[in-house]
Amino acid sequence: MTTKADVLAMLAEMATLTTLDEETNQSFKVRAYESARLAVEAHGADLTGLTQAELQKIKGVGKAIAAKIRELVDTGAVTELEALRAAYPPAFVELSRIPGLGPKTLKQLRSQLGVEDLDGLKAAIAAEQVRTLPRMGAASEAKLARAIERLGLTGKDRRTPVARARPLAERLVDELKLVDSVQNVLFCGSLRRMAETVGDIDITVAATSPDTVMAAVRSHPAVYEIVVSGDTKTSFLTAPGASGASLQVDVRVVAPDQLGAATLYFTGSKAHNIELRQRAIDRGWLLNEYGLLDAEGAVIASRTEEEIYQALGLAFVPPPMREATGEVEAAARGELPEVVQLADIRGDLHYHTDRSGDGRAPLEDMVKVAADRGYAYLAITDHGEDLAINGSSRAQMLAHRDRIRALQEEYPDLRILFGCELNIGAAGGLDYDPDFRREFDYTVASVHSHFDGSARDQTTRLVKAIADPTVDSIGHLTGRYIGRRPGIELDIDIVLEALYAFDVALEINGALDRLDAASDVVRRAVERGVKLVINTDSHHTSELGRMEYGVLTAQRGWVPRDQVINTWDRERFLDWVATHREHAPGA
Ligand code: DGT
Ligand code: CA
Ligand code: CA
Ligand code: ZN
Repeated sequence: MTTKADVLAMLAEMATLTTLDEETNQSFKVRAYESARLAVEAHGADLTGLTQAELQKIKGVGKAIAAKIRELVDTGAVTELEALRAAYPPAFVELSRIPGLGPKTLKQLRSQLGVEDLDGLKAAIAAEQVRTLPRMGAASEAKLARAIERLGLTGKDRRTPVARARPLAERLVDELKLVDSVQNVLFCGSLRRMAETVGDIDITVAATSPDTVMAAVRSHPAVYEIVVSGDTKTSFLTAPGASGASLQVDVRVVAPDQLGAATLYFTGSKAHNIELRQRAIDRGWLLNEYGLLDAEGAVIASRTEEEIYQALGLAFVPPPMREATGEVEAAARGELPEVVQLADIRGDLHYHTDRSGDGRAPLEDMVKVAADRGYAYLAITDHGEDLAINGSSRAQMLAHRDRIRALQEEYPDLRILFGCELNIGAAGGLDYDPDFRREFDYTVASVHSHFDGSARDQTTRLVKAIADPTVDSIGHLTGRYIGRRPGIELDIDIVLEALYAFDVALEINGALDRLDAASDVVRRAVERGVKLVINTDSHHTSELGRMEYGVLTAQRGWVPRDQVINTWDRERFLDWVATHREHAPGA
């Protein structure tokens, strides 16, 4: 059975492979696949039942693409995609993930140097052949070598970005819940701990009939190749996908009354489990994936994780904190911080409308979905004028403000702030001028360009922006895309020092491919007393769910609720916005 997720995957892969084929990502065809993917993603209902004519009626889906969607649904494959896959094998496609390696250079690497995969590319670099290609030189060759190193694109320790793994895992969990005899399904492992990259997906199913579940798994459309298959565990590989890498999924079935012990065990981390097991041993007990057992083998606890932690004399440890970095000891002393929860969030403070060139829904729709979530405040932060194509002029911003103020009257329970996402320029400058920037009720300042540069220069750049009295928060600190683009390099301690001194909030951006600031930086920010803000950076009404990923990242960084400014009630939050700039030493 083909689902919407399969259609999205097909369109993404077509865009990637057509880019290689046409040696540009700006061709009509590539852009058509990309807009179709966004249109399908935004399309509320399942569209696999639509006819070609009905598909074509969706704005952004043309005739040729509608036909390919039908072909996929009807036959399970797309002829043109198969041909492209044959021409561009996964190991070659994977090279397009390397920053700075465009489709034109890739084609030359292949035709002139015979590069077919990463090993071939490394050999060509080692032999100093890459510098001989047109538009390349010794400097760009060295840059390429560094990019490969930083991406960690090396053989068996290759890991999958959470942005690819999590949607697939969420979908598998939802589908397995529908199988006969299944009582509950959870993904575990590093994915549940909200790691940025995962080695594989671990799924635990509580069911009374393992046979039924294993049969359903083996016949699932996501299965590309079965690795092992037993009575209660099946591991399989997914199709290699646009990035060229397969992803392994381990599905295990357990008895419903052992679900807590099983999920505790398979969530890990291994090091966390070792510390728990030691506490059990200290009490003369045994802890394994079936339960917490006493010396006679009688079950003390197994049904829920909460019962097991409690029996071990520990507070419940949220999965993102289970990394053996002091959480077990803190849980034993009752000193685990009360970390922020999704339900604590009162507003979103980095949020776009189609006033931004890359925004994909009108102000009215964006505000409505925020109000539907029950938020008490919302900052509309469309791009400032310096962002090419996507930014707004002063006149456009002021007209936007009028619309926001008018709309405010329809939402007595939601305070809508007229905000801006300012661009931090190469030397730390910002859009407009200080007087105009003061017109905004709230600002987030972010890096959108100039990603190269020494840590020293980038740190100076950031500190300059932080010190500006019109900046309330810093968005996606490093600008990284996990697994695709390394962020800017920074001296984090100096940046945190500046954030603290100027009382500027540090964003945790919940977009799955960003998760920026990263959890390790966030944890240092907590220790330093820096305020945090968790945002979705939504560009569409379908993206508000990212808040959960931001919150989980915050938990991984041990963030107490009260240190997050968008957990505060409206009065306290607005009061902070009004006064923090005055208190800042630069004001
Ligand atoms: P990953 O997949 O590399 O991102 O990291 P994890 O933590 O998901 O590791 P994985 O998939 O090898 O194993 C899942 C969990 O199973 C792990 O977090 C802890 C638990 N576990 C406990 N003891 C062992 C053991 O001896 N071997 C394995 N494979 N897993 C264990
Ligand atoms: Ca795993
Ligand atoms: Ca595993
Ligand atoms: Zn943004």
